[in-house]
Amino acid sequence: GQVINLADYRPTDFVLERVDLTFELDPTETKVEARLIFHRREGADPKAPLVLDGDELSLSGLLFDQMEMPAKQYTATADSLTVYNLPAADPFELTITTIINPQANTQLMGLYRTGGIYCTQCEAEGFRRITYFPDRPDVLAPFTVNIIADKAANPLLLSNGNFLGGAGYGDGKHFAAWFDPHPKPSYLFALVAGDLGVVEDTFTTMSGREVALKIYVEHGKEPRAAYAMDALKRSMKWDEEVFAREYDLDIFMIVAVSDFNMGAMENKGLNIFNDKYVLADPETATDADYANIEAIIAHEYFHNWTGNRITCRDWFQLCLKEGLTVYRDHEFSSDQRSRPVKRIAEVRHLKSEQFPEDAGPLAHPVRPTKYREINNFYTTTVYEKGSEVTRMIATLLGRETFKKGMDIYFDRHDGQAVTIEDFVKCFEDASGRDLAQFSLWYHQAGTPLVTASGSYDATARTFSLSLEQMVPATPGQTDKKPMHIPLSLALFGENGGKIEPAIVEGAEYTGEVLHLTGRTQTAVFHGIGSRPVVSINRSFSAPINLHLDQSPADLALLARHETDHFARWQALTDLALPNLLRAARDAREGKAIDCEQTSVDALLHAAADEGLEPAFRAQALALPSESDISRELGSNNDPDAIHAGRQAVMKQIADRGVAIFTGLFEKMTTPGDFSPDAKNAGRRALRNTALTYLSYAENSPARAKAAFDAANNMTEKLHALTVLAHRFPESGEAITALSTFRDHFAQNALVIDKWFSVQATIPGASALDRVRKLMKNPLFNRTNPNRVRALVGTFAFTNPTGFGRADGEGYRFLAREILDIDQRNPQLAARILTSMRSWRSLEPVRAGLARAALMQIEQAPALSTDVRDIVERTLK
Ligand code: B3K
Ligand code: ZN
Repeated sequence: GQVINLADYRPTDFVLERVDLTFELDPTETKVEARLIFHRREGADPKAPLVLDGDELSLSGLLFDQMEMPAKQYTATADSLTVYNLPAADPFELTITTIINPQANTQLMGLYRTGGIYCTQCEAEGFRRITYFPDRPDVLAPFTVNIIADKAANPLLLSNGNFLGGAGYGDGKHFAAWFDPHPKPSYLFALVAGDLGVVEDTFTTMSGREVALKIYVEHGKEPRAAYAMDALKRSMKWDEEVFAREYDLDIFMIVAVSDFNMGAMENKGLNIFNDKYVLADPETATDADYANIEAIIAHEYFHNWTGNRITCRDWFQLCLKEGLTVYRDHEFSSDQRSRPVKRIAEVRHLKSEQFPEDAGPLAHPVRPTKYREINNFYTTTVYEKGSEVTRMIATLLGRETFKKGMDIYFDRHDGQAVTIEDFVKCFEDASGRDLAQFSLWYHQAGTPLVTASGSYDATARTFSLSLEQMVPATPGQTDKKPMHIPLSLALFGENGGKIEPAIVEGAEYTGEVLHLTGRTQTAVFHGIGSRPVVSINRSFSAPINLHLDQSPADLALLARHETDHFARWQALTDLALPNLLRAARDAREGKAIDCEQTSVDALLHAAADEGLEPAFRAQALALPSESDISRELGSNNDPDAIHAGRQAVMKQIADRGVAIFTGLFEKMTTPGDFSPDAKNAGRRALRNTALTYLSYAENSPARAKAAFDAANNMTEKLHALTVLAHRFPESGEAITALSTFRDHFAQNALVIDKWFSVQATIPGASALDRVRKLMKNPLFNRTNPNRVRALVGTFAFTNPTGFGRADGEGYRFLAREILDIDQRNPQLAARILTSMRSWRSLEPVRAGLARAALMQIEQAPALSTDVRDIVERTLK
């Protein structure tokens, strides 16, 4: 794999007019005939050959305008087909035949088999594993697809677009034809064939068209698709109401499969999903599962406009569709649920996943300028930071102008493959603002650090806020320019009321948003009658690290009085964090650990405040995780000390709040029929949190055991199981609960994944032996990505003391597993390997052991491009 540079982009020499595909499906020998109509682009070199992409292909036949192509007029290799002497202007037709083996396709890219079903995954470059093709997103054409297959085994034959017709053949085969009138790039192609059950519904669009909705799942699982269907209809309605986007085909289909490399795929009219993000019922799915299903169903549906109708010119523009679509799904979930609680969850996720990426060796801009393996750029930077950049445009411009910009975008670029510059231009046109400096968010990697300090002058009645920004160096980018940072900001008085400044000098301040544009800048707020408490980056208006020294008393005031509930949560976190950092340091030095009381009181006050939604209280009580703490500490980290310190803080909060937690545990029940709605989910979250604290206060498995036995929904059952396994791993209660759980759910793969994950995250050095033993369990399945992620991925990503044990065995274990997984599924291997991205922030002994394990991978023969790219960048 060589490096691809954005600067080398140029359009193709040939324009693809139409695609006509015929598949004769067979598990090991599928025949693919592709009829492609091209003409040379005006102005292109009249002698240039046509070069098509391939990947592990072999050519079985090539016709030019239906006539056999002379052998000297083309060269075919496994990864390309080059055709010479083509017409200078006239359209021509190539008919390409390839034979592929779906059964042997363990990479799960291109056409493969899962659970007896044929299915495809083509993004980013999987279509070239099906046939030779100009496999790049700026080549768009209407597709006709004919599928021929054995009827008994494959009663269902699906592809993109609208159903044209079908018929049976005498020999037990049948065929179906589909036509997608919307020109699309090959990465949005999909085919599914097999025998599946279906859930059907309809949706009437805003212009009165009826759309058939179908969700296909394994037979018998239909009832578990009801929530996904409901989420789909709500998504369709929301996109009409909020973005005026209507669906554009007669049918919208979702197919759930059990072997899938990621969450889901937005193929035009035929989304294919990891069944984890479709299937749910109260007995088997947690509230988090329901929320994920809702978000991902929405995300893939929203891609129909942001991704499919308007697509990317090249893969460097990935955030054009992904960042924007994540922003849209976040907004959707915020409207369906509680906006501040959703925002807290988004920020927690951003900080725990994207911030470490941006601070480590894999840091890259939201819009990168080079890559070696595009699959490694489906990152939280492109997705989540990309979404934050879109959110900042909305914050800077205001809701109405943002909407105007989106309308311009949909209007101007429908049917096109465009760039980030095209996108930003729409907002410049809508607002009349110059967004050049703002665009640095797309180009400069690294999380900006903003340092702020305030001073109050009682005589002048002014409050001065000095701000300084610094963007850290990242791989390939040492000198950074100052960014345009929108800081939502408000001042509060001693009584908790908001103070409105008369005038603000030194910075633009409109609609409570302060525009930080200089490297240093001082904003002076006039007409301030008493010392204010400042709240900066409310709602997390910018994805930055903020340093602002605030007294515990000021933070406690914000925790009680901020009108922005995200900022309240932030204040509570800022109160708790120093305790955790100090506890980690003290634990390392063997000192006694003692919490500062204002923070504990503020937390317990919030816990007991019935004016706050339960979901918010649960978020406030969920202390920063061990990896959050190591990120804040920055370097020389000892996972064991961080763990011990955090445990001690938990214990002190639990002891002090035992009465409150007992009350919450008893009160936050959800009687009656199970409902996954946000309100009930919030009650369960708070009850679960109370149970966690009580396990520290009571130091006994009894309550968790009773909760496990009594639970009638997966959210409470799984949490009780987690408390038993993590807090009392050697107890009879934990051992019995784990085996009861396994026996009860042995037939349900998605629940068994949870069973593996709970055990993979039991803290401490013995976790590795447990994981090794679990890999020999008959329920473990190396070929199923969900199962591998549930055990190996979860262990490496979320068990800092187990994976990071002091002797380095965890790292060596991972190295061997990565090499094994890489043989079958490079994408999966590369993804799990990113769990090593923060190795440099470990204390020197562990860092050395981690580095040695990485070098063991790097030196292995026959690495995939995917793993080679990650391991080399991680070590660099
Ligand atoms: N677009 C797909 C992701 C494809 C990943 C390819 N390696 C799902 C999504 O973001 O909606
Ligand atoms: Zn997406």
